[in-house]
Amino acid sequence: MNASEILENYKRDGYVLVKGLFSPSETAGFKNTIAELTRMSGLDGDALSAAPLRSIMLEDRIVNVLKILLGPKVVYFGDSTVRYDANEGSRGFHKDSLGDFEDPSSTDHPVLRIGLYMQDHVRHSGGLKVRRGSHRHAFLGRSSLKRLFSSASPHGPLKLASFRLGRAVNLDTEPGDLVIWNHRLFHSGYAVRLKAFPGLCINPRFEKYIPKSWTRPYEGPRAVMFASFGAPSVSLDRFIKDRAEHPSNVAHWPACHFDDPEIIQLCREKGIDLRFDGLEKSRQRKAA
Ligand SMILES: O=C(O)CCC(=O)C(=O)O
Repeated sequence: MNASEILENYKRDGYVLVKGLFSPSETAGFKNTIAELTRMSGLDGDALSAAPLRSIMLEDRIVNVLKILLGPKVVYFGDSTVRYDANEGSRGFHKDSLGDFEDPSSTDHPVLRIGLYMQDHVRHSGGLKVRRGSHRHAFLGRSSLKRLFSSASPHGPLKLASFRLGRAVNLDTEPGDLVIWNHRLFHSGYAVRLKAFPGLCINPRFEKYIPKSWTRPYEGPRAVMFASFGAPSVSLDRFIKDRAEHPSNVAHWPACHFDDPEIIQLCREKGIDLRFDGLEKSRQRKAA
């Protein structure tokens, strides 16, 4: 895919799957790094703060894709992690755009997440499932439906066009591929592939009830790196504020140190802007 195809796919579908960004041997190296880190100590803070993960996260090919999707000003703010496990995780369609109440059918949201899945999910379970185009759709819930009929909500009205689901698909990721999705896209991890119908996409709510003997296994431990980035915007400010203040992140921020001079310098060279709101809030909390 060239740059304009990457951007076009992302804008239309709310995600883009960039095939073969890394070679099989590079991916095997990344996987070893994540396995070793998990075996030694695990990851407490963000991935950029962990020296062995830094070169993967800021690899030029990843940064180039981020610039295609977000423009020249790419902001990182401490939201990244890795997973390495053979176990099932939690499933369910969700959006990552916490605190965002704008109408998705008529506004843009320049905040995204990357997922570097390091094993085969074409013939194996454990990959990502998305609702195509759902970055333009609102949650179907009581409070959002009320906004269809009344402009009295503090978040304003929602258009009828916002209430659609989007076709659910299991993404065909293979080692070396990069998935990027808009924070507003409905998605769910640990997708199940059926032995008999590997192309069938099942609602994540029902996946846990499928007998194991019907499903395809994972291709060994599931190694994935996730990281969020954004372009300067009100949407990004809102998300960063949410992450900086959220009680679930109280243990996360003290374990991050992506304000180290060496990391700041590296990000400057790569053209990545850093926001330290989470670190600062956490230090203020500690000092108080
Ligand atoms: O585990 C996965 O594949 C999905 C992770 C996810 O939903 C997220 O990082 O927002």
